[in-house]
Formats: sequence, C-alpha cells, structure tokens
Amino acid sequence: MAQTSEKLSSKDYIALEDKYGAHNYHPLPVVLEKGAGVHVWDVEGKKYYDFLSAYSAVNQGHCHPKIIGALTDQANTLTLTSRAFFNDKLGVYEKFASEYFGFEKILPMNTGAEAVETALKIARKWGYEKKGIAQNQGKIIVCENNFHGRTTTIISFSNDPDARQNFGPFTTGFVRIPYDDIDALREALRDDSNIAAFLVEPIQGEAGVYVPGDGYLTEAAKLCKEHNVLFIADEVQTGIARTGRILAVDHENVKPDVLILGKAISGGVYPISAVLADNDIMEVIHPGQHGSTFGGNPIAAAVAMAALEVVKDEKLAENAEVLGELFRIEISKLAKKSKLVSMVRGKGLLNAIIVNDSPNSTTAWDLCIKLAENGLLAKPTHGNIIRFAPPLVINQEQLLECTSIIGKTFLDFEENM
Ligand code: IF1
Repeated sequence: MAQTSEKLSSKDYIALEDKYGAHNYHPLPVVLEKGAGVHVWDVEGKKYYDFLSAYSAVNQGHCHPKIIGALTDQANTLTLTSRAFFNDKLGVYEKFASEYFGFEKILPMNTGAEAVETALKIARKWGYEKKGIAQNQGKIIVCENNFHGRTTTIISFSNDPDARQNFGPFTTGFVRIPYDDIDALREALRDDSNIAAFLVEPIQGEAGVYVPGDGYLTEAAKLCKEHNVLFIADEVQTGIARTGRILAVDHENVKPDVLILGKAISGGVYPISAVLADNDIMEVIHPGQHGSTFGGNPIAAAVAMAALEVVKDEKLAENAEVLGELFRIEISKLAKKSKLVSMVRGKGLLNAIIVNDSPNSTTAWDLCIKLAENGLLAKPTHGNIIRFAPPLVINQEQLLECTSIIGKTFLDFEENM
C-alpha cells in the first residue's frame, strides 16, 4: 500500500495501528500530528495541553527550536560513525555531561532500559573485581513496585504480573525489599555480604508517583557506603529538572555512585540514555566488554548538549518547583469539593491524583477521556492513579488554566455519575 497522501481521520489511523501494529499498548483514542511547547494537536486540529510529556521525556516542551536545530544541523553533517572510530562530537559531549552532573565518566546508550542494564552489568563487574564477591554470587537489591524498563533481566526483578507473565525463565541475583523502608534495606545489607548494589527510583513513577519520606535517600546512600555497596539512582523519569531540581536526589544532596539517565536528556527528540560514575567504578569496563551501535552517536551528542543547555538557560528546575507547588495547592482545593479526589502527591511537576474509586474501576480512564474532550491529555498509571506531568516550560497562566480544566472535568463527571 503506497504511503497515503490523503488526510485520514483519527479513526482511520487507529484502524491502521490496530491492523498492522502489535497490540502492546492501549492508548487513549487521540491521534496526534503536531506538537509545540506545552501543546499538541490531533489530526482533526483539536488542541490539547500535554500533561504526560511522553512520560517525562518532553520536559523542554515539544519541538524546542534549539534542540531541533541541533538535531537537523548534525543530521545534515554526520549521523553515525559507530564506536569503531572517534568523532568530533562524542568527547565534547562526554566532558559536557560528566561535568554537568558532577561525575568523572559517562557511558552513552540509547534507551532507559539499556542504561539500566548497563548499570547492572557495571555493578556486578565492580562487585567481583573490586569488592571481591565470589563469581556469579553477586546480588542487587531492588524495591517492590519498581519500574526500570522491559528487558527480560529487568522484568526478572519486577513484581508486576503483567510485566512478567510468560516471559520466563528469569535472571537471578536480585533481592526485593519494600520501597521507602530503611529498616528493610538495613536488614538486607546486614545479612548478605554478596550485595553489589542497591538500585532505586528516587520517586517511583509508574507505581503511582510515590515520593519517599524525607531522608530516605540520604539514609539509603549512607547504609550503602557503610556496607561497600553501590547506590544506583534510576533518574530516567525523575531526572532532568522534572521534580524541581536537576536530579531528584539533589533534593537531599545525595550523590549516587551510579546515575542512570534517559528520556528528557534529549528533550524527547531522540533516544538517548546514559550511565555516569567516577573512574574507580567505570574503569571496570574495558574495550569489547559493553557497547551499542548507536550509543553516543554524533546526533545524540549534539541533541543532548542542546537539551541540557535549555534546562539551565530556561531555569526549568526552578519553574517545576514553583509551578508544581501551585499545582498541588490547586488540586488540594479541588479535593475539598470533589469526592472523586482522594489525594494529590508528587514533587515538582511530577504529580498524580489518586481517584477515589477501586483500582479495578474504569473511573480514572473515563476521567482521562473527559479530560481529553476538555483539551488536556493525561493517562492513568495503575488503576485509579492519574499522572500529571506537563512540559516544564509551562507558565503560571497555563498551569492555572489546566487546574481549572481538571477541576471542571472532575466536578462535571461526579455530577453525572
Ligand atoms: C513504557 C512506564 C513510565 C522509567 C524508569 C527506566 C525506564 C523507564 C524509572 C526505561 C521508562 C517508560 C516506559 C514506557 C512508559 C514509561 C513509564 F509507564 F512504563 F512505567 F514513565 F513510568 N527507568 N518508562 O520510567 O526507559 O527503555 O522506556 O527508555 O514501557 O510503556 P525506556
């Protein structure tokens, strides 16, 4: 079938995806064709506020001119050399990014899951070669309800049945403990000298924007140091200014031993991820032991530098901090008027509304359908929890317009229940 030039309807596009695409997602029935800043438009020309930001990948706003400029300039110059040769962009980016986040080295990859896998491999190798753990006895502590990606090893330590069912056999060597429970971490570390690392999301995004208690990350990092265990922060979703600081761990001034980044490191323009660590850890990796065809390619290097510059130039962390607070204040007011809102929680502009209905109900989904009709796109994470994460370039006027759209939608929905 030739590439159609005629304009199709949303229904037609949905039918194409249904017929020719694997059914590994259940999207909201909205077909987007354009994005700019905090807005996206569907194929019928309807305009929406984007309150998902591609799961916090589009923190800098859709099609940011500076990032698109870096992409197109580099794409017209040199796209991919592979790592068989050097190029004039990678070293410059590696210096820029290492200094930007305060580490001695960076290992560039493409997707978040690849970066998580890279961090797991580095942690295991460090465990054997530096900590002296016996071969193949290394373990990594993870948290209940974690989300770190979808590879077979990563789902091996997930407790989400949908993510795991019929994908076995699984990778061993993981210990799962409750999230935000420092005693459980202390016990897991005390009982086992084969622990190489602790992998944790500073805020659990997919689980429903669970913000741990103040001091949890500080205590966890301290315990890891005491037990000579690597503290690995997965900031794929919480990083790049989303929570009101450049990194979520910055709220507690915690420097992880290993930092994992993805999503908004490219502003949602290109698949870019990275693992950062200091030399004593990163030096366990030698030529031929890890890599990827596209990892650290010239386009990724140029795009990531532009995307990270935008974060600082436009003070996106500061904006996320202030407008995130305003979002939670406005939704807390709504909670006083609407029985549908159990609570709102989050940090910076990573927030969630807990809908007062069963996780097995369709209420959160139905509310998102209504929100879309009212010009705001959001999607439930699990069951009755709706995540709200707009691009960090949103301004106060737009944020208040959105909280009133959310308020109106919830109150109208309740009236017609
Ligand atoms: C999907 C969830 C969010 C992540 C953290 C690693 C990765 C992710 C903390 C892997 C990716 C994405 C995956 C995407 C939807 C989205 C998601 F709903 F799946 F769980 F954000 F919460 N660490 N999260 O959040 O990065 O390989 O995807 O680049 O799979 O539907 P990736």
